[in-house]
Amino acid sequence: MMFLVRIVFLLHVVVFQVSVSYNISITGIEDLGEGDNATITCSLSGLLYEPSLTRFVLISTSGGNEAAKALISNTTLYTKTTIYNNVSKTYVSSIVSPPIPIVRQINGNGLLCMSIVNNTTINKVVGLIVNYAPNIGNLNLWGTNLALSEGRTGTWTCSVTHSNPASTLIWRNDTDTFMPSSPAVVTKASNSYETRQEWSFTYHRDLSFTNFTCIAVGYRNQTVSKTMQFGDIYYVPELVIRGKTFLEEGETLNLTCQVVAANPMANATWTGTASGVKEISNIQKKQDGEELTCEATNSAGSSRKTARITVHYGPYFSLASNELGREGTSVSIVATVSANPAPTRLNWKKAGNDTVLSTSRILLIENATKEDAGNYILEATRVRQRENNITEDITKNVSVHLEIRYGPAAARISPNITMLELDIGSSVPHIVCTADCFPTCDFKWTQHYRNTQRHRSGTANLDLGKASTEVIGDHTCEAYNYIGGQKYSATVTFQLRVKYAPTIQAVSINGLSNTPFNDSGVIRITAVIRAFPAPSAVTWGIKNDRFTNPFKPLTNDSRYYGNRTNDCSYDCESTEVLTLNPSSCTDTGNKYSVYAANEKGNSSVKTTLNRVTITCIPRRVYYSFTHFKCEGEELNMTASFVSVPGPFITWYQQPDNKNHVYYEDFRGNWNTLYYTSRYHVQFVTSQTFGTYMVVAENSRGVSNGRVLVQVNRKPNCTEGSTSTTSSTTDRSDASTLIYNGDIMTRIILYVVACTVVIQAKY
Ligand SMILES: *[C@@H]1O[C@H](CO)[C@@H](O)[C@H](O)[C@H]1NC(C)=O
Ligand SMILES: *[C@@H]1O[C@H](CO)[C@@H](O)[C@H](O)[C@H]1NC(C)=O
Ligand SMILES: *[C@@H]1O[C@H](CO)[C@@H](O)[C@H](O)[C@H]1NC(C)=O
Ligand SMILES: *[C@@H]1O[C@H](CO)[C@@H](O)[C@H](O)[C@H]1NC(C)=O
Ligand SMILES: *[C@@H]1O[C@H](CO)[C@@H](O)[C@H](O)[C@H]1NC(C)=O
Ligand SMILES: *[C@@H]1O[C@H](CO)[C@@H](O)[C@H](O)[C@H]1NC(C)=O
Ligand SMILES: *[C@@H]1O[C@H](CO)[C@@H](O)[C@H](O)[C@H]1NC(C)=O
Ligand SMILES: *[C@@H]1O[C@H](CO)[C@@H](O)[C@H](O)[C@H]1NC(C)=O
Ligand SMILES: *[C@@H]1O[C@H](CO)[C@@H](O)[C@H](O)[C@H]1NC(C)=O
Ligand SMILES: CC(=O)N[C@H]1CO[C@H](CO)[C@@H](O)[C@@H]1O
Ligand SMILES: CC(=O)N[C@H]1CO[C@H](CO)[C@@H](O)[C@@H]1O
Ligand SMILES: CC(=O)N[C@H]1CO[C@H](CO)[C@@H](O)[C@@H]1O
Repeated sequence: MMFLVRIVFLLHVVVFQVSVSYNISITGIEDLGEGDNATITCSLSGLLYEPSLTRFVLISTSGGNEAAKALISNTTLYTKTTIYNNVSKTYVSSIVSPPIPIVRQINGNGLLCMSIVNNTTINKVVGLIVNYAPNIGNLNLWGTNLALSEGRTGTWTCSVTHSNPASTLIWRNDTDTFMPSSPAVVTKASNSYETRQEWSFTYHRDLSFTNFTCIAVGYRNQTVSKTMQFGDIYYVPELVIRGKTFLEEGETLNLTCQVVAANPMANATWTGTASGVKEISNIQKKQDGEELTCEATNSAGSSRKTARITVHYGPYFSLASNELGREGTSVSIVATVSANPAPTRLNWKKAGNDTVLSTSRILLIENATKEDAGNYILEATRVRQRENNITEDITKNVSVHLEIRYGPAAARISPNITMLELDIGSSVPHIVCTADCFPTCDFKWTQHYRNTQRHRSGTANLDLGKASTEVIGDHTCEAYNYIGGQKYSATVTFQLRVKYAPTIQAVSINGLSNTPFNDSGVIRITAVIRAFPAPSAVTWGIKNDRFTNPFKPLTNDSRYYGNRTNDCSYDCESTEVLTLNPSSCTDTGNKYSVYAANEKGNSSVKTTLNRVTITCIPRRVYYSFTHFKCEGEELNMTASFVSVPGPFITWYQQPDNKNHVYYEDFRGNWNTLYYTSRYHVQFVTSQTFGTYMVVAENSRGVSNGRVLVQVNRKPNCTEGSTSTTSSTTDRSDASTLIYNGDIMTRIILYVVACTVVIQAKY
């Protein structure tokens, strides 16, 4: 363009020198297209002189077209016209070029029309614009590989250059035209345009071997096009699974997997097999939800397809065939029901009863009773879908046996007795204990007798054999079982009484110790007697070494009193207390014996182990004694005392009470009651006569009564005269026993005093 500017500037300078009113115009250059024949006219007006020469010159900086240049500048070929205007006094002149074949090379050239007027050059330059469509060589179509795997992306580019004006691009597949999403981009290069457009696409099997054409539409709808053909486009296998995936348990699964499309071709195989056919006969419920995978591989890759199997089954039940419950508690039977599809209905019933007890999988029996034991049936229903879209119900059931455990509510015995009275030696009937319990009870028989208890049987049977005192008492049967570690029990008791003759359990002297009893106190002897029925009579006696009778009945001794209490809980235990009041030292040495009687007979006699010892101040047995003697005779004087313990006996001859004439020491002797001190005088002299006082003393004290022994001279003493002796009994020692028995007790009195007298006579 710079050269044009320079020219115009130059010419304007000239114009100012030539004229102020001339005009140059060039026509016939509008809308020039390659291949046209252009007739160009240059018209000049307002000229004061006739132009001497007018011509065209084609100016090109590069390229250009020589033929066109020569032709347009060949003035001989011009048609020239000059007209003079008389009114304006000016010339109008024009030149017309011959038809110039327009070629693209002159596009952008400058066209100069120059004229020489009055020896001055005037001119005008215009730029030439030549339109032309691109040539086939100006169109390029290229891009990524013709054959690639499906899914890859590619880009093809179509570019057309040397086009004026810019070409538009049209894309076309085998059938249709389309516009890529990215726009065409136009750029100008010197005097022409380039149009470029990219088509981005994803390889797809449908593109295989298809032709794609890029068409450049240029000036005057002239087109050029380029075509590329896609190659074979690879793609992974396309799989189709056929067959039923919804099955009833037990049916045969038959699935086929096929490659319906693949490039290159491939075969389908199920995982775990070498073929595309999967058959599973007798399908199981555990296979519900299982997924089977089919796979096929080619050079484009692998594809897999999964079939999920649905197995309809059941209902199936999972629960124990036996359930345990405990009476009074809540018992729940929990069933697990498995079915596919899930059960639509659950019903718990008791066998033989149509009442629905529960519609859940849990059967709850609150506060179970033993009547709740039995068989329970759970029914479950599910829907089965048939091929013809008909549904049907499938119902199955299961039975569970419920056991209710319970402890014994009561125990019973057979024969049904509460009390049994038997004679000793007779047979005790066989007794059986029963109780209603589950699990079955164990039994235990225990005998209670007073404070003792004794295990009698570890079974329900009680066999006591012959009635004896051993079997007397309350016999308790305990029926028991264990439920959940806890013991449940019930008892029943009967009393067994046996009639038997009394037995003396014990007889003993109360309060016996190392210290002897004092006389005048109360002594009690207790006998424990067992018998049934209670003893009708209890007989006491004394056993004393001094007596020949080993059982001296206590008759007519009012000092003895018997009292009996009976405790007839099972048999009778009688406590018989014999009271001796007051006691006397003459009772010393006594052991007490007792026996009892009832309708069954007598007991044997039982005697206290120990004897009683009763101390007393010595007592004289008689208070005076008179001897008649002659001098020279032999004299035997005696003084007797009752004393426990043994006394110290001192003789005094009156009136001397200080100096004894004789003594005897029996102290330390506890075994004797009666002590006789014998004062022997070999020859009686006159000094012998007089009164002797005998005093006895023991640890209890000194005797109150003294024995006075009188020795008198016989009135007519002669040789060989016999002595005479007399005594006076002390009344106080002759004990009087008072009969003191009651209806129950018979005390056999025994007069000790009699014996005293007899002894004294020895
Ligand atoms: C232009 O002229 C040539 C030669 O005379 C002729 O062959 C051609 O057809 C012409 N072109 C047009 C468009 O008239
Ligand atoms: C051609 O392109 C059109 C529009 O995108 C499409 O519908 C048609 O299927 C294509 N034809 C071929 C043979 O690719
Ligand atoms: C595509 O082009 C090729 C050659 O470029 C030609 O042989 C083939 O017939 C064309 N296909 C179609 C469908 O036009
Ligand atoms: C070019 O094609 C377009 C669209 O097909 C049309 O409108 C136009 O008239 C055509 N021009 C010429 C010069 O044929
Ligand atoms: C499995 O199905 C295929 C195709 O449907 C059939 O040919 C074949 O016999 C079937 N197999 C069985 C065991 O039913
Ligand atoms: C597919 O299986 C058939 C039969 O076994 C065999 O002939 C064929 O070659 C296989 N094709 C491929 C691509 O493996
Ligand atoms: C069935 O069971 C129900 C509920 O436990 C009870 O009320 C009814 O008496 C029973 N019927 C028979 C026939 O046992
Ligand atoms: C359980 O049942 C027993 C017997 O039917 C009844 O005596 C008792 O009250 C009941 N207990 C409860 C908590 O319902
Ligand atoms: C089966 O029933 C369902 C629901 O009623 C319906 O949608 C479906 O079309 C039916 N199929 C056939 C094969 O009748
Ligand atoms: C210089 C030049 O080429 N002149 C030519 C102009 O046109 C005539 C007629 O065609 C030719 O004869 C000339 O040679
Ligand atoms: C009208 C006009 O410009 N005429 C000129 C033509 O040329 C001569 C000499 O060259 C001038 O003198 C005129 O004035
Ligand atoms: C008007 C015009 O052309 N004038 C003259 C220009 O110069 C030549 C010679 O140099 C003359 O012959 C013309 O008359």
